[in-house]
Amino acid sequence: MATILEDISRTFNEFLLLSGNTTKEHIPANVSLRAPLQRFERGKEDEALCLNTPFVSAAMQAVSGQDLAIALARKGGCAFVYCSQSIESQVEMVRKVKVHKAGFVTSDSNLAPEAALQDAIDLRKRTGHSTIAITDGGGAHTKLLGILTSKDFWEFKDDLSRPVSEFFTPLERLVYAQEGVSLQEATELLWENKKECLPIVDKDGNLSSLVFRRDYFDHKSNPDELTDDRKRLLVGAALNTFDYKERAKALIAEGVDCLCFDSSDGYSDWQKEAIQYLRKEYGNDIIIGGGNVIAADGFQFLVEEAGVDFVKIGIGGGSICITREQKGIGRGQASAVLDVAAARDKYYEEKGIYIPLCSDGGLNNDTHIIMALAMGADFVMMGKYFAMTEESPTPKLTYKGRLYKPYWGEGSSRARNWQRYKEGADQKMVFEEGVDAYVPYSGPLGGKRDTTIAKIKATMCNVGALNMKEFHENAVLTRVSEMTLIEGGTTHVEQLDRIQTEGT
Ligand code: MZP
Repeated sequence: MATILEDISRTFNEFLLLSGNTTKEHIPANVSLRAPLQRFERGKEDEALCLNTPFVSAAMQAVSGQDLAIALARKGGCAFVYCSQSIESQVEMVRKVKVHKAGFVTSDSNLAPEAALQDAIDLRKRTGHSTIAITDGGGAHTKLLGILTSKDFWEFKDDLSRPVSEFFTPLERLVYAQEGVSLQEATELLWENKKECLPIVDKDGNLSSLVFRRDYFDHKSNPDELTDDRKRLLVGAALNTFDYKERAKALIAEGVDCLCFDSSDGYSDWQKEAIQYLRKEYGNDIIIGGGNVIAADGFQFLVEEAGVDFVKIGIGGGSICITREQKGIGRGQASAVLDVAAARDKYYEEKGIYIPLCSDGGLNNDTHIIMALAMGADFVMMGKYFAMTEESPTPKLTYKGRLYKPYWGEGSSRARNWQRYKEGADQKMVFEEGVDAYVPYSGPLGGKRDTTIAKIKATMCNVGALNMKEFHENAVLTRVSEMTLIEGGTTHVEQLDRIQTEGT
């Protein structure tokens, strides 16, 4: 006979947090939201790669393109660039994030002096960068001859067939620095000379990198920015269990910081085999996430048999997901997180190895995020939250005077994410597990994220926690009755906006 679990499947709405002792130290400025993205041994917390903001974006076509990845890393989180696209285009998105900015950037816009102005315009369109290094043969690390910017020519007046050598600023008239200069010294040079860009050359005069003024300002206004040891933004990428060998190889070569299998069901031999292969091939240095699972047995499988760094939790809770309706598989997200977190804590106690957990999907408001973290998740993965922002890859649309953005599931026929399904690329999907929808536009990511972070920190202060570990340990939750929910909303008052709407 089938096993029936004792407790019913519960959602975040069914819980509230009790307040704990808030001391004078418990102020938002003292709260750290750093969260590990990598497994670590007891006492070696500092060796694990951490997020500064406990948010990662869903590996979805309508969510995690390069713009969102850049915006999120600047705010301390990390995007997982979707794998429902060719290896080449996924790698290109990762590349754009890695070369985007921060400190010493390898120039991705280079031309030989004999190239035409039209080539410079085409290159600018392709890369989005208006500073072009003029080098021997147009290489990124060959002899630097000068710099061409948009200020050096008039696109609609100059003869675009003329060579760039007639327009660029030659090296003799440029301010530049030698390799070995520190970022601080480079910034000082930019400031003293009122320049936008400082080329760095090696001892033979070959271009090494570029330092930009705007990167300095960006960095100052984003104190949580998440960068690697070369000051490049952090970015993750999703893998499937079909072409993971070639995909992972290409992504790792491009400098991706972490990988994660994108599957609605990670408790599978396909995922185990793929993770074991990657571990054998690349060792423990690469970060690999697995999932999704919804119970302790799935966690143990991915950790002990497959060897993941972090485990993603959630089936069927995503805002665009119809898996539970279509297949009857899933579990309330609160029950899933609580069950897996208990298994994680036991594993840590017994083996001394901490496995970070990610609560994925169904976080429909800031309170849900808070609950997921309180219940034991180290960070959360969100789709809708980010799909609504300016930086998601979809266009804004107006309907009845309001702005919307398209948002569709990876299991919808629109995503044509055939890798998730065993039917193969040539066959049509037999049924869908995701819908094609619209979400209200919520503006740029920065402000929205800041509000959510302010709420999380305020709650942690109420609970008496200054970091994620204390939040997990100190959180006391209670289940709520329907009447408690009603009591928690506004009661017996008329809200001003309702009176105003009814009055018109
Ligand atoms: P949400 O943040 O929009 O509620 O959910 C995003 C999550 O839903 C993703 O991270 C992924 O786990 C899941 N997802 C994506 N596509 C589908 C689908 O088509 C899906 N069913 O369930």
